[in-house]
Amino acid sequence: MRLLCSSTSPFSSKVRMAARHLGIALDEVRVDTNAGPAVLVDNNPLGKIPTLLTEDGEAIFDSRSIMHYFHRRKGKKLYPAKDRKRTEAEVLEALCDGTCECLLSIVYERRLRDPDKQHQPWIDRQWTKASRALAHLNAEPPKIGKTLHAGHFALAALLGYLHLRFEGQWEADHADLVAWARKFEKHFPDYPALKPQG
Ligand SMILES: N[C@@H](CCC(=O)N[C@@H](CS)C(=O)NCC(=O)O)C(=O)O
Repeated sequence: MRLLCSSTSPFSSKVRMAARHLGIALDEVRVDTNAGPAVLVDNNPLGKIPTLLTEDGEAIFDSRSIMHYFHRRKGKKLYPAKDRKRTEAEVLEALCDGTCECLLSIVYERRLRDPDKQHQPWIDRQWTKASRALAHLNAEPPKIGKTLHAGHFALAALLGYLHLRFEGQWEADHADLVAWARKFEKHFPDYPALKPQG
């Protein structure tokens, strides 16, 4: 299977970690979404990564569809079996992914618009959402038990992305999340290699 992805993308990081955890081999193809190469836009009209290309010629996106595909393909081991726990894991994943969306929109606003066109109230609005989410997560970081699930990988990807793009702006107020990332790495030693990085 080929995964169209990039090393900086938090959503790519999440599915790459999940694949490694489940023992799914991926042929990772780095793509530049700004350039919009044919292999990406012909397979995903949205031109977003990650996009998974299966041996059967299917194109699967977005990252959550890929996670669910991996779950079905590998013995249902990515999401908890019990309904309540599964909902918890899915909501955690949604919260972390949603926070990544806010952070990405800040990064894009600063990167893609000329400085005089950047809209600071929009940046502030996104940062307020991300800050609320981080405060919520820091107040009660998810437990890491015997088995890792999709929510854990989503949080690890979010924290890796914060480290990459917002270093020095979040750690002091979220010490329990910093500690959580260290604990996660003990359970998943490939974290340093697979977290978002430039
Ligand atoms: N909801 C999507 C979000 C994917 C996404 O926004 N990926 C970014 C990179 S991290 C991207 O492809 N950006 C390029 C663009 O939006 O054109 C998912 O979970 O996969």
